Amino acid sequence: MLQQKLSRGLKILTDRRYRQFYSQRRIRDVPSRERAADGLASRLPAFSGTIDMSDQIATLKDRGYLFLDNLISSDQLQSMRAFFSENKCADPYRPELGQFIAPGRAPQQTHVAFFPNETVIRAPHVVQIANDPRILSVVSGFLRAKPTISYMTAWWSMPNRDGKAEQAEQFHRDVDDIRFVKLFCYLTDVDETSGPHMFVPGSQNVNKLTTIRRYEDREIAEAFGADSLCTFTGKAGTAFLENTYGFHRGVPPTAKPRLLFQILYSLRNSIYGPDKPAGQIGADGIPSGIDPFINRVYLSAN
Ligand SMILES: O=C(O)CCC(=O)C(=O)O
Repeated sequence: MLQQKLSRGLKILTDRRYRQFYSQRRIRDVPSRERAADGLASRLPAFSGTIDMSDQIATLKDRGYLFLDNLISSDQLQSMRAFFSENKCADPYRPELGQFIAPGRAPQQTHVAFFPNETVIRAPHVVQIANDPRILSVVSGFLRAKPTISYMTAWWSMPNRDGKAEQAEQFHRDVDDIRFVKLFCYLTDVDETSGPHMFVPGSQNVNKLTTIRRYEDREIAEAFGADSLCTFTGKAGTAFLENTYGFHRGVPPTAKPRLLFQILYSLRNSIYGPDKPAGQIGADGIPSGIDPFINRVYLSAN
């Protein structure tokens, strides 16, 4: 514990991402967060998209989520699933278990297993999907600035023996930047038994339960109403943008595993992304012509 605190203190001193991350987390009140985000966004480059997505942006702001049709083709899905099925991942809460191929070789006690940054950037189609023009138009309208792709991740959620909700399987708000939005893509079919994502629409704009911690379903139902909890099931390829400052969780799967790919778009870079770019725009199958600013965390310019 002491060692963890010391290492975080050192990071805050030496890495600007950590200072920004922890200082915005102290702003709890929703209107104050909005004001601070508007101020920051006005100092960032603007995005000039060509597609009018104003209705979708309004929906995302209001409801907190937006489903996107036909984002991933079935060929893309197949190759992404194949890639993540033959690369190793790890349980972030049980590092002593080491790396393994999931879901087949995942230890019984593992709930979720994440792929390392170096693996995700090598996965087919991820950069192309992250830079989809429709997504960038909605995201930049939502952020009110040119976005930064600050974290790309993928993970398996697995049925496990204890059946309990652990970590992000309990309701929580993400406080990843002063303004941010996440893209979720299901790479396997997700029904009630395979760990659907849950969200409380509108909660991202409500100034209640702003202490950063995990919450019981009962507390969320009391604060927002029992019928306010939405469960997102869908076939492989289902994709949605979500402002995860709103309450959300991943239900622990009971029968089948879930593979999910996710992108964090934020105003600034994040402590979760790589320390330096791991690839180059236009090289090794990475499309040329993508925006160097938006992609600067993962990719250097050509
Ligand atoms: O697994 C899920 O659906 C929840 C993920 C989550 O909590 C997050 O990405 O912040």
